[in-house]
Amino acid sequence: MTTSLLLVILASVVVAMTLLAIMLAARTRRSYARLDSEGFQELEIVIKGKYRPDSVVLRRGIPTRLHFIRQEDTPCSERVIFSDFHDESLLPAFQSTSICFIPTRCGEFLFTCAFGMYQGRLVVVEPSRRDLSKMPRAKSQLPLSLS
Ligand SMILES: [Cu+2]
Repeated sequence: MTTSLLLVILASVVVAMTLLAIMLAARTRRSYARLDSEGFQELEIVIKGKYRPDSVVLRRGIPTRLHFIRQEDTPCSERVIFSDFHDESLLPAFQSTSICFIPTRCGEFLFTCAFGMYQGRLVVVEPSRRDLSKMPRAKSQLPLSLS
């Protein structure tokens, strides 16, 4: 084996490891909504200078409750806007506001404050078989009126 071949292999390994590290880092910044015994997926999003977390993974077709906990009274964050759904909600300062809906299609959907300075993403994915096994009542709960 020549030295240059060895170098190429080494460089490829370094590049592959770096890419893997970047992918893992990107993944860990996403927060998965937790599946609860009522058949909902739920997550708290704290608003204080930004949305935390700002990337939320939801499973398609499972009723969702997002709890926006607004820990500030900056006027800008009193509305959260889901432009893809033509929907918005008022979020009173220093309170938790729950927003309920069913994500019906996969994809990435932005949510922002009134002027778009705070940005978050809903990442809707197909539920895994394991997700569905934890959600025996999810399907029967679908007729609930969720806007
Ligand atoms: Cu803003």
